[in-house]
Amino acid sequence: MAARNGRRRHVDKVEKPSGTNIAEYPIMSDKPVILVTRKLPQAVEDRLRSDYEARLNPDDHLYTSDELIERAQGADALLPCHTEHLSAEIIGRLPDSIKAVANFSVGFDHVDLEAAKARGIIVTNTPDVLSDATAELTIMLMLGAARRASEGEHLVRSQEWRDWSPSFMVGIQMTGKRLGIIGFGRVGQVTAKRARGFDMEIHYTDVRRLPREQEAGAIYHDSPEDLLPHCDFLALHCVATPETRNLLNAERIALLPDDAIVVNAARGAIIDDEALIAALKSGKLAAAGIDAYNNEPDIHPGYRELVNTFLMPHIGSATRETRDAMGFRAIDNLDAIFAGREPRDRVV
Ligand code: 8YV
Repeated sequence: MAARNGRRRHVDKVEKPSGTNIAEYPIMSDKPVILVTRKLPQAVEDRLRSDYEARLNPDDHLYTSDELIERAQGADALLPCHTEHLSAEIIGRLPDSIKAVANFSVGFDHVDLEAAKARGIIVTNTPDVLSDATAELTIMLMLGAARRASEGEHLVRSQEWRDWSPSFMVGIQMTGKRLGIIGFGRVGQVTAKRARGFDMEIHYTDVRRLPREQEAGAIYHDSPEDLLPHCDFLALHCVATPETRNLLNAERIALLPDDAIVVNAARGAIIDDEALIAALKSGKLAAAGIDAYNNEPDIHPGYRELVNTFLMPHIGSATRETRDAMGFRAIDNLDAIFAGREPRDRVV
């Protein structure tokens, strides 16, 4: 069997044709070929290069669908980010050699799981390791929105700051307020823990109530409708699924107390943009802090036009420590898969 494109090719099962002397039968590379779609931290790429035949993306450009399919030829697995939309159509075009998609992300809404499952492709994610970084960013969104950080920063940088008065740039205090969390998983629980440092009273809703020790005093509500009236601040931490699409819509926003603050470091799909922008414009909501949007990076222009939005460019997990940990976690999953073990973070 010749190596494709002159590359040594990993084969996980060498079938010996009858009559062939095993000594003459070519065993190709013992290193699986991994297509890495974006530039990853140096330490992660070093480990990939040493343990795999890594096809890297040194200039970090976004692959077109055709380029992705072309570069995947002969590869054994993909290591993509959420920027690669692995739709059913793309998954259908992947070569048969692809056994796994080891995501560099905890979210997997960019992958059509049914299509992957149908082709027998294993999909993994990187939970746990980004909870601290994302919770930190959530607290920053809350503070930034409540204390009018965008407006203040703009005033100073643009040299438009001329004066000071007791009524200048007055915002909302976070200390002692009620924080409602939709989605009390790993990130939601760390956000709650950090918010307790601000003496906040934690309320949450999730598909089911957590054991008391995990609640750590948080008050459970069995639906968003029941939770929302108790939220001075609302943080979205649920997974983006067809069920949570537009979860925060006009009807639910109306259930929030007037002057509430909404933050989202999860996924844009959870919010109905038109409804949130209307509530920020009308003064129903005091402010919003957002890190994840529909149709990134081409977000709804309404957010940019408002002064009461504090906007970040999807950087929830963007710390040195976390990005290394995400990469290592994705490689741990690949290591398990190619050693014939069950990967720790299998999604399908
Ligand atoms: C990542 C994220 O930076 O992990 C996730 O789901 O949203 C981000 O924190 C991104 O997805 C990397 O692919």
